[in-house]
Amino acid sequence: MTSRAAVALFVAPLLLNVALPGHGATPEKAAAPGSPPDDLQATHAEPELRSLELLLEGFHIDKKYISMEGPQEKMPIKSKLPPDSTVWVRSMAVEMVDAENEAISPEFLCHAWLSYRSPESGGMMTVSQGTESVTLPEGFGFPVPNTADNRVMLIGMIENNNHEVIDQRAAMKYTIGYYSDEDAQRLGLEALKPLNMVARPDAPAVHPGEHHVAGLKSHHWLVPPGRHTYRSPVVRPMFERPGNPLGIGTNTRIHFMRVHLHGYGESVALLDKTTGETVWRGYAKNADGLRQILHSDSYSDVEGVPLHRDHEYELEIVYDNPTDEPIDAMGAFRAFVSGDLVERRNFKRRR
Ligand SMILES: [Cu+2]
Repeated sequence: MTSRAAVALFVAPLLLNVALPGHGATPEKAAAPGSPPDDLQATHAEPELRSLELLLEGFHIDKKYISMEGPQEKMPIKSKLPPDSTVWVRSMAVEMVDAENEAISPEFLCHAWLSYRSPESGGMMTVSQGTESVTLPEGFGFPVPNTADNRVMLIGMIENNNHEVIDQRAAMKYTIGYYSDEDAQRLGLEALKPLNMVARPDAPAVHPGEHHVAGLKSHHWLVPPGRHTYRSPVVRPMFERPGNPLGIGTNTRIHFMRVHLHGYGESVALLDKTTGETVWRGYAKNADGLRQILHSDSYSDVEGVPLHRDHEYELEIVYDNPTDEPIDAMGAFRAFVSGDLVERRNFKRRR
């Protein structure tokens, strides 16, 4: 793999050249002499990224919750997006706020999803603590079908690892950057598909039987005090094969992936066992004195990095637990790939 491909991007805060739907009323301007008439200018104007701000409300934090055990809220957003068409999501950012819309600590963010689901297919864009905003590489989009048989939802969950005594109302302020289907076609955006690469190393599970994933008892495990390195195959094999009809059908390329770790997580790496190479390793920066991920890396590249159907891959996860108790852990990449994913039949039943 070239070093050019292995670029860790600190995803910049959204800088949107925003055209808010419904706020388009501008005073009429007389065309300057020699300039084309307004309707011609409109035809040739570069499509603008649309920005949608949504508040997922109703969280009440009243005690400690580890990851995946905090309060969850959902909101259907079909009516907030252009009807009966595909929207091409380029970016998503989530800010934790209080009931008065004032920013509160991002330590309370477990995860926030924008997801769609139909009996035939589904997919999601996600952020979580440490990566509160995601932007796909230039020229790519995540198509979300906002059609009758698809449920388009926001789903968010809280965590609180640090405060025994607390009484905090909270909401998640989403900012979603997207193009309409028509604008995406004009720009020639290429579709990316989500691929979740989740580890489940051979280690004691958190609450066996809960957090059920693909036949495994739990994809959350316990890390004892000290520094530990774990290796694991990807929980759902990435490529289509007998017994794994949801896998990738062909060779493909990863254009975006972000690290997902719980507090005190250090790094996640994707290893190509066939070549012995590390495809990419991303790191997390932890807070001092709190269990909180302040930042975790994202890979974002127009060229991307190849995934070979005939190679074997695994994940390597490092945790450094400074406490004297076991802690809950998870290790994953939330990735977006180009190329052919097999149609996700039976998606609903498998969730
Ligand atoms: Cu997690």
